[in-house]
Amino acid sequence: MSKSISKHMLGLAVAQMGPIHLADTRESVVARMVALLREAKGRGAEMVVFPELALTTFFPRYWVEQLADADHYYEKSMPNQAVQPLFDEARRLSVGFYLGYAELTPQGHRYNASVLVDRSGHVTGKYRKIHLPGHADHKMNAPFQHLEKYYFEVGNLGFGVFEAMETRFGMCICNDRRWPETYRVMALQGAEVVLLGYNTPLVNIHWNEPAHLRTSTHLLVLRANAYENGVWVAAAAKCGAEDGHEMIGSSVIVAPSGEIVARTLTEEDEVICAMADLSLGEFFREHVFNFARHRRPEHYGLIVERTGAGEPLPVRWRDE
Ligand code: ING
Repeated sequence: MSKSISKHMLGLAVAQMGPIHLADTRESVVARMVALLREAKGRGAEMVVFPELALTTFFPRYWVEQLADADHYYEKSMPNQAVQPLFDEARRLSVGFYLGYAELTPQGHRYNASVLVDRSGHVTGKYRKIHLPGHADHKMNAPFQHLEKYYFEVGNLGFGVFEAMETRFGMCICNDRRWPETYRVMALQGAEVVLLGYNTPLVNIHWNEPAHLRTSTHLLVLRANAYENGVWVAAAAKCGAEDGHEMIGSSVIVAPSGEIVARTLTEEDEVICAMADLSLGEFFREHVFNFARHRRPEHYGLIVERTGAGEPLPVRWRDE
């Protein structure tokens, strides 16, 4: 038998949010988030995950001629007056949370960001989205835009892992979840739980993708990467139709076995919660995915040497 692994239970919740319309105020959104936080606490949560860009509508679907015309979608500081009620309630309930938001720094840099807040209401980690999907140009004939490459710079903080509640948390955002490098870099830092928010449009503007694939590929990448890295994954959607623009739900909590232990049923504000046994991840990281024993980085060079695909490497199989 393997060495005895002590149980370490973590109350993990996802606070899925329904649509945020252009007309919705931050105050009304924060009030919804406070209600979700309270429900999560009542269900045993210690850490609650909110979505990507949780304070505003998914504004990268709209073009503006001047970036400054979008400044009102960004937070100039975190926390700030509008979100302070959420931080205050979290501290009162002694619950930590992940919050996705648009960041405008004092130096004028724009990031699709998230913060990790501990149970005393202090920001204890920060992430800036690295895999920015979509485009930077105004696609005049498209039914809507996906302008993350226009509104945000590539994150400059790497894929960090942060300690809170005797747990190692990694953070990422939406499209990051589709790239295996995201989880592997965090798992190589000992991450036990990966927290992420997402806003995933139902319609693909590039090809006539069957609608069901949006959800199946979303679940596929979360399950595969949870298993391949021996981590819990908690993913929070902002979903439903924002001013008519449909986004998928299916917020989930995924175990290190790759199994979905909780999943939302609606495309509205909804809490799911699981008592995550963090020792489960240790079994996978100790055996099948024992990185130190099984990985062979000397054969993985192309993963960091090449950005796009190139020519096959010569294989000297005739030499022996
Ligand atoms: N949204 C989408 C996501 O990665 C997307 C964009 C959807 C890219 C489907 C590729 C396929 O879920 C964000 N915000 O990244």
